[in-house]
Amino acid sequence: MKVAVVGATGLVGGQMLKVLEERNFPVTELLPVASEKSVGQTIHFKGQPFAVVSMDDAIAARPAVAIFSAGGSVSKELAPRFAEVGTVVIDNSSAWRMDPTKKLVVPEVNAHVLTPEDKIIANPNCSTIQMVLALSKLHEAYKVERVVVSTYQSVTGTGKKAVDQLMQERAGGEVTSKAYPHPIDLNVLPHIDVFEDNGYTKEEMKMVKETKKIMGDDTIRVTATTVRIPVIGGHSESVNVEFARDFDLGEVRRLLEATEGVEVVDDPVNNRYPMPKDAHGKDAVLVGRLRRDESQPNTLNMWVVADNLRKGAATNAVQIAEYMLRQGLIK
Ligand code: 11C
Repeated sequence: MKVAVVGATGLVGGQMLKVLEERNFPVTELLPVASEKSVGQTIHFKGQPFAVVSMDDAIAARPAVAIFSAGGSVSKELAPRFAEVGTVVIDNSSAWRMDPTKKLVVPEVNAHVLTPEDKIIANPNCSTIQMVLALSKLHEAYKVERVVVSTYQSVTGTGKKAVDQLMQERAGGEVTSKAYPHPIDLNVLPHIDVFEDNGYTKEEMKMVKETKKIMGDDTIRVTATTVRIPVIGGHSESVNVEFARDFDLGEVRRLLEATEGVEVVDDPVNNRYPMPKDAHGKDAVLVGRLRRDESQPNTLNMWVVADNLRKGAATNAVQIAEYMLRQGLIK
């Protein structure tokens, strides 16, 4: 199968290639695509060198699938051009997520919504993916009414420039890479993406809107505070969930253990709880610190951690492609 990875030279693009390789996705011809300035650079896949090609050359090659991680404006312009030549596009940007004609998919939660008509499929935001995966079976059992989420997000979510900023600040020398308006080392920024008119950031509103769409339930109320912290391994989330029905904590644990893609790490007596250090490089969404919110009925607190570049981006996108392949939706 001819596979294009658009944005192949970025942090997420690199993970896409790694995940395609690890999961042995049936790539017969790889087309690494990037902006004009990277064309001709070499990237490696399965030990072989591949030259980065231009968008136009990739479209002319009519790949069966194109996995995009090149930003919203590139996706808006180029995803339809790939779709026109018959390519199935799985897009990791926010360009198509809330378009009512496009599906927003976390395979373990809502792969069933995909049909042969879907040619551009949206991959959700990383912080939303890990949260909805933890919520999905609990929603079936007890019906989620309201979620209050606060995030602690890795600098890898911003990209290479932010990782460089953190490393330069830690090294103590000159800081030439500035991804944030403030220092990030030894600091915490309650600011991810741009501020909107309602005082929330775009990242916060993504969590509100995407959760409803993926879970197929507009009645779920979500409020979010998203925060950047000087960490690299993954995003952490404090999730407070109010259900319509009461729950048993043991059953909550069993439902989470039975959720594909979730690993319960919850043994506080032995200091075992999810941490980005442990999530780093893994696909599992780690869930722990399970406890009742004693301030009101039917409410649970949990701590959810995942590698934002893996399940939060590359792995989820490749899983969508795998599902579509199994269902005959990619030819
Ligand atoms: C962050 N969640 O951590 C963002 C990165 O809409 O796909 C991913 C942005 C997106 O900064």
